[in-house]
Amino acid sequence: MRFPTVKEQLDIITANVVELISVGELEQKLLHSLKTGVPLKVKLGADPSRPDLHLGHSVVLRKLREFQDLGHEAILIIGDFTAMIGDPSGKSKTRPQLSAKEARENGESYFEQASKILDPDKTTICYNSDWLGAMKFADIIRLSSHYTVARMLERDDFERRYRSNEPISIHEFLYPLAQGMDSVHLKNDIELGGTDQKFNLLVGRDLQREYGIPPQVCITMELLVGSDGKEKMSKSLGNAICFNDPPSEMYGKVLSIPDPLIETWCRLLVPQTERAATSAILEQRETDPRSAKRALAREIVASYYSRSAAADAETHFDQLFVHKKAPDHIELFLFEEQSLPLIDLLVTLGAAPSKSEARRMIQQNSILVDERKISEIHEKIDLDIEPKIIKAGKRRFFKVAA
Ligand code: TYR
Repeated sequence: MRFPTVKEQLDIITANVVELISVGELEQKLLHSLKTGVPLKVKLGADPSRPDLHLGHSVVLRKLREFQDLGHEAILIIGDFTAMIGDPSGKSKTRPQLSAKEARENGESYFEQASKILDPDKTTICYNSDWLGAMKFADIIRLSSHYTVARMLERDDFERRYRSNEPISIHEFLYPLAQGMDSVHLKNDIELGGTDQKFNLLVGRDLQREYGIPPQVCITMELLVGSDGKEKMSKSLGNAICFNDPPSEMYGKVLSIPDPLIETWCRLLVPQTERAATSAILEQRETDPRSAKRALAREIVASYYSRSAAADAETHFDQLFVHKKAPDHIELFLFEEQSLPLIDLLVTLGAAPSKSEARRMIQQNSILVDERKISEIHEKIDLDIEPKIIKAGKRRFFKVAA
């Protein structure tokens, strides 16, 4: 295999990057790696406080994958130790701390999910409790002596909290130092992160220099806006698409994004290698945003599952919403009773979490039995050998029979 030149590598690496500190240093590092045949060590860290990865996480993970494809070494740090502190980046309050056991378990699930994007065989994974947990109090004092309070307070979120008399605990000051210590330990050449990580990445760079190690190049990537088109993607805001969402759900959620989001999502979520698809989507988005979104949804589903799963998800979606037909495969539930109140049926099927919720769904006209809207909350459903189809809400179907 021919190794890509520095110029070719730079073109791939710099695509979609928000900030790169600095391009000159990166060029030197790439040149050196090409001459010596020693790959660059690229670090990406994640605190496993939330184990459900979503498309927002994929932006940096894809960049890391690009480095892997260029032959460099990807190091995924699971911040099981730092998660116990809780990264204060962008936060206005102290974050809840995780127990060591929770952090380990979440970390394992994180790696498993990240493997949908990374090449797992070529990923070095480490847990920062291995070295941070071994530090003595004297080590921490030495580490802290390399940074000043004034520089810590330069960070926007700390400065804001300090000015408005919101408490900042000392352990929050230790967070960036701990993350920086990871870079001192690993001697990595590059660190990736979202734009919210800029300060932490720069602390790592400073600390490496202080400890006599060549400083890391810092690369920040955009924070992805969620499917609502407004806020940063986050599970708690309900605007997230998770790696583990089934294909049809992923497909449906992508179709629901507002049109102005097509361009950014296409740029950040479709792998750089899918050039033809990307340019087709971008070309179509003005004239026919609906088709552009369908193509985008297919590309995204295909990148987590497969082309055929994406095609199936599209067919399923069309049956449900475009042709308003029930899907081909609906789970069948058999009952002993000849007849049951609809409310009980909905709870037993798991269509509603409680009777009062089932009642509310009926009152809101969101229950159809064999295409017939039911609005009477006391309705009884006769059960027979011939199955009936119950539709709950927009996308859930159940087949019931006796
Ligand atoms: N601070 C990062 C985040 O919250 C996670 C991280 C942890 C990054 C340790 C690097 C590191 O060395 O996303």
